Amino acid sequence: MAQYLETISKSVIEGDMTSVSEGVQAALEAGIDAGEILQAGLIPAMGEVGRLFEEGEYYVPEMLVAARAMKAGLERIRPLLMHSNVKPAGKVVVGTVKGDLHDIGKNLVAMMLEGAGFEIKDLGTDVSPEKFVAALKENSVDLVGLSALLTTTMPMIKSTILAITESGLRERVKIIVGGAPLTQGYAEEIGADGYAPDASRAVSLAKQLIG
Ligand code: B1M
Repeated sequence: MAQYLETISKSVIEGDMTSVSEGVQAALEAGIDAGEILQAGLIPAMGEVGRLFEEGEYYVPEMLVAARAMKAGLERIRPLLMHSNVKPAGKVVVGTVKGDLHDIGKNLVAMMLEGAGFEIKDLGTDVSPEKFVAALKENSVDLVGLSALLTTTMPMIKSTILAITESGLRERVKIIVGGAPLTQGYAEEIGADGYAPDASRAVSLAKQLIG
């Protein structure tokens, strides 16, 4: 079993989309659970890509192709993370904050929330506070999920919460935040309703807040 996961990780690190897709398919056919493929194959590979970038072995283009390969793998397991015929548990708006283009973690959070029965409106990446506020005005939203992967875009989480507060909508929605540089302490400091370190904990937090 381990060799399937190793092949998947290696293919993500090498940015080989086809091989990731085929590797995930082979692992599923061998009976490996989609959650395990995610946790033990796909996610650690992106950690390794980050390490290679930090050490100057990888540059932005290599990170990009690895991200594309990771997405191909996620698409394969996506149907398995979904439940059908589930009554919507609530409406969630998600997005990566302004200035930040990282979307794999945010996509994963959106996917898992959708799988848990939440209706998702994904605003994408580089989402300005104004765009979040506009989305809240247009939809009857229960929860907002803000993601940031850079220390430089982390303050934009605070600015977005501030904009939601100033728009008068803060009392109507719960706000959860996440992404590698964030912490529980920071979430509390900026007035978020909760922080989740990963996608599955984002789901339990969402259920707890609006269940
Ligand atoms: Co960038 N990047 N990147 N990058 N990148 C990081 C984040 C970095 C840590 C790499 C490193 O130096 N080791 C570093 C940030 C350093 C810092 O700020 N402290 C970095 C940098 C510096 C940059 C650039 C500035 C590089 C440059 O141009 N010189 C640049 C910035 C561009 C921008 O955004 N304006 C940049 C660009 C890119 C790419 C575009 C090439 C690409 C992103 C492609 C894409 O997303 N479509 C990329 C990638 C791939 C990475 C790494 C390698 C992988 C990120 C990832 O997808 N991880 C990353 C290194 C790393 O993470 N180790 C790195 C896998 C994903 C499943 O995890 O996103 O953490 P993650 O999400 C997790 C949790 O954080 C959490 O749950 C998720 C699932 O469990 N979570 C939430 C996330 N959002 C949440 C929201 C929630 C709850 C939980 O509630 C709403």
